[in-house]
Amino acid sequence: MIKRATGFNETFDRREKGTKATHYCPGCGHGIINKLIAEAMADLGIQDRTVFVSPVGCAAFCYYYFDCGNVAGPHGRASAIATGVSRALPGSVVISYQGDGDLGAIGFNNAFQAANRGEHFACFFVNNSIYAMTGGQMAPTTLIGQKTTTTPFGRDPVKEGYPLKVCEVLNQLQAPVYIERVSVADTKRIMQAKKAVRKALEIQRDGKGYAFVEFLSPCPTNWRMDPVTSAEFVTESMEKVFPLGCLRDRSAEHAPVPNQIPQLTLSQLFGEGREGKAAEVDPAFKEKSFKFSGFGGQGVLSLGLVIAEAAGLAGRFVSWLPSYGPEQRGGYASCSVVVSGHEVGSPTVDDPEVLVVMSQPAMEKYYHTVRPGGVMVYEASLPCPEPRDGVRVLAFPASKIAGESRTPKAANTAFLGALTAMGLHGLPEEHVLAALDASFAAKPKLVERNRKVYQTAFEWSTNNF
Ligand SMILES: Cc1ncc(C[n+]2csc(CCOP(=O)(O)OP(=O)(O)O)c2C)c(N)n1
Ligand code: SF4
Ligand SMILES: [Mg+2]
Repeated sequence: MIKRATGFNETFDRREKGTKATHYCPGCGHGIINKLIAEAMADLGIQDRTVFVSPVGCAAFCYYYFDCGNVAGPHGRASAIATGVSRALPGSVVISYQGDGDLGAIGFNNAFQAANRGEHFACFFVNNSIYAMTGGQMAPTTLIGQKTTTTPFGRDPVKEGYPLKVCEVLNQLQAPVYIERVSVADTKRIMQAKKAVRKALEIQRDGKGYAFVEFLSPCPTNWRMDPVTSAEFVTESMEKVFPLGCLRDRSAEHAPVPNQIPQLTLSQLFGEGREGKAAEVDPAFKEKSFKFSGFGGQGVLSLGLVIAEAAGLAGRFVSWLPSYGPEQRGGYASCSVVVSGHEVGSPTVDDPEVLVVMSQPAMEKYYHTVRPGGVMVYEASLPCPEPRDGVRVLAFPASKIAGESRTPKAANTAFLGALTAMGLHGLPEEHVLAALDASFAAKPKLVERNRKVYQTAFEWSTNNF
């Protein structure tokens, strides 16, 4: 009886409760390759430390099948994710599984650079010479003359270039430890593929570095062939362009080198010994959400950052999420800030409690998003908007105050003074001022001038709001 590989889940309940069937078509190479990996993972005793990165493509649902850790990546990004996982989890065995569209086209640079860095993961590259999942478009590996939905008269090198030989390209690099091309078209070739999978995973188990295996793999459905003819196509046509064999095996020369990327704590990354305390859970603190918006160059991102820094100094949990156009000056700019008494679930703010508006386009874009009970504080030189039920709308002369203080660029600081005066951020003023001063650490001359703008704005707001 053929035994199920224990590297697979007993039943594929994420697909359909109780099913043992994969979604692959009859004669598809993915199913065979999945099985080889599942068997090797179990046999090598690495299953409990293996993380499998699934691609976008027909193998996207690998996370239904393998009984190990799994991350599903966006199209082409599996090698980048595998880099992150293997660096963050030294000692883990990381597998990046990618198709020829995924790795050879949209994600080629990710894969190439990871190979060049010699990242610690096994990359399994499934070359079926086509974009299968999306219905059979040309892939970088499509053969000359091969018909696909986007090359209905056959691939023409004049228009579409030549088939990309990924193994040969990677073999120009210094770092990879192992590179082999195999096929899953018949039993003899599958046995060789099995050895290659094991070798690549042993290299991971032993911490020796980057391993790459390319599989020539049939796709009967998109090739419009029966499984037997598909297997023949692999052997008779694909192998001529993509010769099988081991291009490189330096595993014997390599001593195990555990991933030596330093593991830094957040405080090591962002600055040890910074003032302030670690965030503490405080159920009594009501979470506050802000949106600061205007043109690039008005300092809306800096304004949000000062609030975020002040929140950090006050021991609150905080997130700051900027969004801006490509222009250095004049494009749109906004940032979202969440200040909380517990870990922030999402840094995006779709319905701010407090909206600060410094430009007309920002007013048009965000005014209607302010949640009922919220506040919009806007630059008073902008046209007055229609009132909205349940939303306080405050015109604030930020530019005028900053201009009269001879620091016209500090309108953002004026808003900071207004928000503090109105108690809209709920943060102690000492932390707000410390964060404001710190934001000018590189330009100490501006500290006093911004303090003056802040103070004037604070007083104006206390008297007028
Ligand atoms: C960013 C992005 N662009 C395009 C797509 C559409 N898309 C899904 S799968 C795929 C091609 C997959 O081909 P391949 O990597 O060869 O995998 P196969 O299905 O052949 O195994 C494309 C273009 C997508 N999901 N995401
Ligand atoms: S479409 Fe092709 S690659 Fe996708 S599951 Fe079917 S045979 Fe396999
Ligand atoms: Mg493909």
